[in-house]
Amino acid sequence: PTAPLTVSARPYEYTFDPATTALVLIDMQRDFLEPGGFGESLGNDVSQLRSTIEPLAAVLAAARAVGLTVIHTREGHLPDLSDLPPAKLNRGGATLKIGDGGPKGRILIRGEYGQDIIDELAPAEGEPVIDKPGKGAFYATEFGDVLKARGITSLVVTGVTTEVCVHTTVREANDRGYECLVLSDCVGSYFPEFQRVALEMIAAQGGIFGWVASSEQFLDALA
Ligand code: TIU
Repeated sequence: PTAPLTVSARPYEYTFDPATTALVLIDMQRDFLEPGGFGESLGNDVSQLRSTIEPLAAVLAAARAVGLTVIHTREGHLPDLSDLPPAKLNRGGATLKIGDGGPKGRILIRGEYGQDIIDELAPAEGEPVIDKPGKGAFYATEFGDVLKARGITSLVVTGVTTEVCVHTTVREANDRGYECLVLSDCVGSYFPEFQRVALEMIAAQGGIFGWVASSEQFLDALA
């Protein structure tokens, strides 16, 4: 066992054992961060998410350097759409729907270029990549089994978008008994006001869903 580390965080300091902690990168995919994908098809300005890339790349490098478990997720569907509920397909009346052909391949379909993780944060050999059909990382995936097999009890959560897939995953994780630290500048939203409030919602009420710290505070703890 390694010595526990402590991060300055809201609502109070977060203590974690690197041996039982995973860095989780949620859905840092071209479909959400680059033009011509799912995020843009929903009417969003995808440039809003790009500020997360640089701090997250630094956190990823530091996590790898100390040997923290690193797990990536990707939202996406099977090519035959058999895992896509009509409710999700038809929502919103977008011109480009899930499964349609876009400039970077079929929108949000597993195996397509646009559905994969951006080059800056590409998974390294051996890092699990969890493909998920929903917003939460636990629903209809092997994520929970991967965490159990590795003895992980604490999650450092990053990725996009803060109020959708990050929140859903943090809520799912809480109900399963995991501690969650969310890195404020490594999560991003298309809506600045949602970003602020979503982070407040995690740390409020004594940390109802977990803790919030900046990447700098997390890197200080690892150093
Ligand atoms: N639309 C939006 O904000 N997010 C998603 O659809 N998926 C994720 O957050 N990954």
